[in-house]
Amino acid sequence: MEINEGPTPEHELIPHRGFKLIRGTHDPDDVDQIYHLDIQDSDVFVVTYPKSGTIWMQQILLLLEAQGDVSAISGLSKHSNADIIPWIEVKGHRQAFIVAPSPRLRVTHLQHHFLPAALNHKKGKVIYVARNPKDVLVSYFHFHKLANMLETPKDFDDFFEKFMRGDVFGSSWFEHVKTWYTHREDMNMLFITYEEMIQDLQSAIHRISVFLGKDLSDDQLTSVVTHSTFHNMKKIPQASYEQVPGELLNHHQGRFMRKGTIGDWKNHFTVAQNERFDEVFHREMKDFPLSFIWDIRDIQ
Ligand code: PPS
Repeated sequence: MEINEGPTPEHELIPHRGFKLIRGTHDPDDVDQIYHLDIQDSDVFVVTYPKSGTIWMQQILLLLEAQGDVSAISGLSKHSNADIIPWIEVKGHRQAFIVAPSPRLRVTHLQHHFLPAALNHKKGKVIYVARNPKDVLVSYFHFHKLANMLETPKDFDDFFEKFMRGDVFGSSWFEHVKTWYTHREDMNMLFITYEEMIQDLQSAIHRISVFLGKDLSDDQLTSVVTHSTFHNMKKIPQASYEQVPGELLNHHQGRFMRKGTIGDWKNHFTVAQNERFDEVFHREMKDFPLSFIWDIRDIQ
């Protein structure tokens, strides 16, 4: 018997100005107003294509604010770190941003053309985290099974096609990374990759700290690193999203913090899918000097 007859209305993607939003989660009119927000120099936006290290960066920013004191952040949020560092594009969050005390730390998956215009005049700060798109695809596939606001994929092959078409929330990975990268000189931006963070978390966090103008001692920085490793973050419910209500995440279907490594795509892609992906990647990225690490063995 066919029980899954396609997406229910809550899973529907809404095409909006070249980008796909999620019905129920986002309001297109409200998203359009983000562009006009007043920005303060202390505002920080973490920008990611989905599944590229957003919740990892939330944990790092919170720890940097608390100068590495994990006990100081443990009672701050009820469900997850998103209570403190929310997604700006989610319904109602723009209004909350306007009245929030400084520093206003936010994450977003939006494309460049939606974000506050003031960022392009070097107001505030942007941290763009990019992840190799093969691992993004795999992580996103598994997340679609867990996240109730997203359509459960029929199977991996079907999801692979959807991702390649940009028929997912976030639209095309290529568009996302290319447009943000193109505008990196217009704004105060730190461009960092998930793989750099895996390779040397200490150096990555040091770079982030310097970029944000933080002045932490070596011990404080080491504490930020300790409490943002995959292993340790998994043990902190607010950081690992284990306490997000079941109506949003079906925790029986998997974990938000799933593998946290480089190269899991090798356990999912067929040879043909990999060849096709490489061909598209080289075509799309030929004018962009971005290189990615595709295999954990390349850094060990
Ligand atoms: S989302 O839904 O877009 O906000 O997801 P996002 O947080 O961007 O990405 C989730 C993936 O990031 C991994 N993750 C980590 N990897 C290494 N170290 C740490 N500390 C860490 N925290 C989160 C998480 O496990 C997801 O990747 P996969 O490959 O699915 O494990």
